[in-house]
Amino acid sequence: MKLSQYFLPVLKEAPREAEIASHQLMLRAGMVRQQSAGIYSWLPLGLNVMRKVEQVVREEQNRAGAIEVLMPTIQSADLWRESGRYDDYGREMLRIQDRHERDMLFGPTNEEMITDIFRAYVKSYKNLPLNLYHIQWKFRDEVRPRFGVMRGREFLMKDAYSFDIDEASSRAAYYRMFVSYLRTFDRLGVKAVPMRADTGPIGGDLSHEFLILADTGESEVFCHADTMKLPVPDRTVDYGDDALIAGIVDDWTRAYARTDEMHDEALWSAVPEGDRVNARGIEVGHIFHFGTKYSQPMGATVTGPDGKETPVFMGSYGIGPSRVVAALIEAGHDDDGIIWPDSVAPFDVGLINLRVGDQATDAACAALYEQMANAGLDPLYDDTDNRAGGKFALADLIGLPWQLIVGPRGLANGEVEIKKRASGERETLSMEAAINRLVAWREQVKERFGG
Ligand code: P5A
Repeated sequence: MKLSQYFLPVLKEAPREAEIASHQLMLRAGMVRQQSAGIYSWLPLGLNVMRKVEQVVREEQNRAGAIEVLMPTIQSADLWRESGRYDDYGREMLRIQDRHERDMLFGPTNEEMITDIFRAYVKSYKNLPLNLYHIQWKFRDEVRPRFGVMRGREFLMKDAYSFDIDEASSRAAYYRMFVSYLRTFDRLGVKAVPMRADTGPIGGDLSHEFLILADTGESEVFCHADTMKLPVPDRTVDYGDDALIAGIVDDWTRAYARTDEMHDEALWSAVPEGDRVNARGIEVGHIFHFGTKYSQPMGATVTGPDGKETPVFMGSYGIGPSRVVAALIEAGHDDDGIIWPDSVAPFDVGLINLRVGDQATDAACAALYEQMANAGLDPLYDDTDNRAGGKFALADLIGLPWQLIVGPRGLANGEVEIKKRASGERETLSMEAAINRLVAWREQVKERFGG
């Protein structure tokens, strides 16, 4: 992509209402634009990152056996009357009437709708286990939308729903999602720690939140330092092996790790003082096991091997890709701007032309741009006539993993400069060596974080 042809409306200063780094940086880097309180347009740079986050989430859901569908944003109130949640959900639900004065709503979550789909088609245990997910916008009329897309009113959610014949297989489904969340956040280049959590309006008896530790997080967390050090299973993990998956979950849930709502002072005091991590965290994922809470009232039953009909056992599993984008910035930035994880950076490298209009520099940049594209790299070429200082500041602000800096002085010796955004390290190399370096990096990223 050439910057002169892109739409990257950066702001010189962060609007005063932005309180935390991610919100300030997303506005300054032209990633999102607020349209109403807690409602945002996603501009090209922001959308680029969110799509990459979604894709990682999608690949890991598929790998764990979940199947993608797409349900609508608008739902009928009648479905929610069946589960009893229409009245319980309260003012967070955006209620709408259509022209026939039928009660509708903008979905805050989809337990009821997926249960309706299930009961329409699935009647036998032979079609189980089943896990269906979608990635769709949700609306919650939060009392205090804040911190930009971190706590929005309209936000993107990946929500998966598992269906099983009994409690034991339903737990196995919950564990598969638990492990797939470990892998998902690992691939997104962040540490998200699973913690025992409250079930709130979704309900159920078992629930974990996945939290990225950050001072600006809205939840208080208490966990044993050991939980932070566990290895994440690699892509060869066998989701067909229930015992193996349960063993991984055991390892991750052995030590104390809870959000404030589930905090237990007595258990906490048993954790050695030096191992206690009491911090703040951003909830990026939340999984629930609630058995027959929806299937029972909504009549979603299946016939078991013994010919008996039983309500199907369910769980639901959420990740907020729009919130994840902000959380990645909270976890990765410095005074100059964003530092994206390699796996979801909007472009691989910023190609910086220090002297647009100089024939040799333009030609070298054009050649580098083409070679990078041919080698499968995704460069953003700053071909504008801005000052060098402005170009460096922009590249730092938008946080691409690499900058490839090309000017007439270096070119006179056949050299360019390469800068790693995260460490600030710079190196002067031949054009060929610079491209090789970037290609090798891309390979490593694929190997470490790829699907
Ligand atoms: C699980 C999937 C649920 O709604 N039903 C379907 C269950 N869980 S949840 O914890 O309420 O939400 C799941 C994830 O969605 C993100 N999220 C938000 N993101 C931005 N702004 C919000 N206001 C918001 N609310 C929830 C979080 O990532 C959360 O973990």
